[in-house]
Amino acid sequence: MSHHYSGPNIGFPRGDARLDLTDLYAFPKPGAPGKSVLIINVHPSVGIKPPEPTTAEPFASEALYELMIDTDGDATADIAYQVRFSPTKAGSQTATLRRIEGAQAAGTGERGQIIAEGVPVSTGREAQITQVGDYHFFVGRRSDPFFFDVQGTLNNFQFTGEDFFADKDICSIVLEVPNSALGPKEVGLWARTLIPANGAGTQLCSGAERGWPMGPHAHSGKRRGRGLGPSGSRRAAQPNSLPCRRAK
Ligand SMILES: [Ca+2]
Repeated sequence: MSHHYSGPNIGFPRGDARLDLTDLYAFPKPGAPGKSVLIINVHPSVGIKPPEPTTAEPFASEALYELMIDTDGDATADIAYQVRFSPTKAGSQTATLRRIEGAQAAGTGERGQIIAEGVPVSTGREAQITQVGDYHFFVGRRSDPFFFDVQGTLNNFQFTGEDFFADKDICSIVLEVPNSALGPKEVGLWARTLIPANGAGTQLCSGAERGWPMGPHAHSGKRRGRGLGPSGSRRAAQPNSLPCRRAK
């Protein structure tokens, strides 16, 4: 799944690049078939309209960044991993990772069990990776692996051959999990960013609409789109979501 600049007019949700969900990756950990790697990318380092660098702060402290997991095929999350970031202090942020199970997974708001907290956000070349039990967790800036001829697309598809993202960065939330944490069957995945809506409720700012089976069966090469969406949780969030758009 990929969709950079998912706000109106090829901009960012609410004009805030930190809320812009750009990519969702899920794959078996190379050399370790019992583990999976799940990656949410947000916040392109450069905008298009206007073509200038985005904010220096990697993640929005008022937002919740969530990876939603459907384990039984009904398009409603049964497991969620949630990341909340601290405000920037002395030039750096930290993250708290939570896991939510059962009916609460499809809800909104800060919830679930803390897996790791005080995790440093990496902003340099070195990736600071935190291990807690069977989990490995990374948050911070990385080179954007997405590639696309943006300028050619904007110029009536007169492609230039230039990869706009070749020298751009992205902010990544990377979670390595044991497959046992995802259940025994195929799962559907999507991601979303949420912020408080005018002091009440929660607003969906960016979300991946499609999910695909992965986890214990990902090595089979299957990658069918299942049209999974945030389901009930998305419906609950949508009434106040006019300034935002879902990613394709
Ligand atoms: Ca479900």
